Amino acid sequence: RLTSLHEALTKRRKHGQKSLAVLLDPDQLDEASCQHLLELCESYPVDYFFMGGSLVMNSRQAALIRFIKSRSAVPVLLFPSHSLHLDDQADGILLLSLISGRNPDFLIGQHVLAAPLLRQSNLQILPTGYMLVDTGRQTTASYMSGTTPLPHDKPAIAACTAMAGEQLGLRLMYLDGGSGAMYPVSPAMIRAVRQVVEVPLIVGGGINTVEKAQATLAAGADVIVIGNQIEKTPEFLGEMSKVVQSFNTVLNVNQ
Ligand code: 1GP
Repeated sequence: RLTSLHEALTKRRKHGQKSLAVLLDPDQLDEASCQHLLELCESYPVDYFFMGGSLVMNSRQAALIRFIKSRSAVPVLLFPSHSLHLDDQADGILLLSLISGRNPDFLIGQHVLAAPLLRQSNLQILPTGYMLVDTGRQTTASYMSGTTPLPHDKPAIAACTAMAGEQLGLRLMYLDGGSGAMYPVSPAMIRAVRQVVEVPLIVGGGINTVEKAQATLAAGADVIVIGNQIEKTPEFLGEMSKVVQSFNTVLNVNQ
């Protein structure tokens, strides 16, 4: 069954439309900062909020989702690192299979634990092939998952991994340098993955300048994810929103 969130992403991909996702880490964001961000979103459109972190050290996630849902129509997608991080108040869940790694717990184990809870929930499920990429230093995600990330300069490995993920039925691919990556996933790797899979491609990690966002989108990302830089400087949202819109405007003019 295709969910409406998945359908919308696929339609946007088909029409070459780009999207902006903002990663919200419940450990870092308090209500006042969240309110400020939601106000900025009124001037600078955001397509998705991703909610999660490799470590969730406090129990603020539920309150934060409630806060956002009461004030904003932007869909909230859970971006969980563990089956404990489910919350029915969100709109959907990126059900991540960590296909860059060889740790069965994050390929199927956590999913088995989550399955009955997901079945009872109203969350839209987005099966996602999640690929961690080595971007200069060990990230929390790679440490916590006990997996080796894809080598940064081996686009062919990423392409074959994504291909396998699509053949297994995964509906989205996510190339992630990990939060706070020293440099983003390379355009060469994004292009290599883009060439071999049809499904929407999400790319994030270390995108902290306009140039990096442009290069990521130009290489073939359908969705860019920004976390740290917006956390540090919420106004960066304006710049990112404009970059994404500029790609979509060119598209509209040419259509
Ligand atoms: C990490 O892709 C996200 O999972 C976002 O990374 O925090 O570096 O923007 P940043």
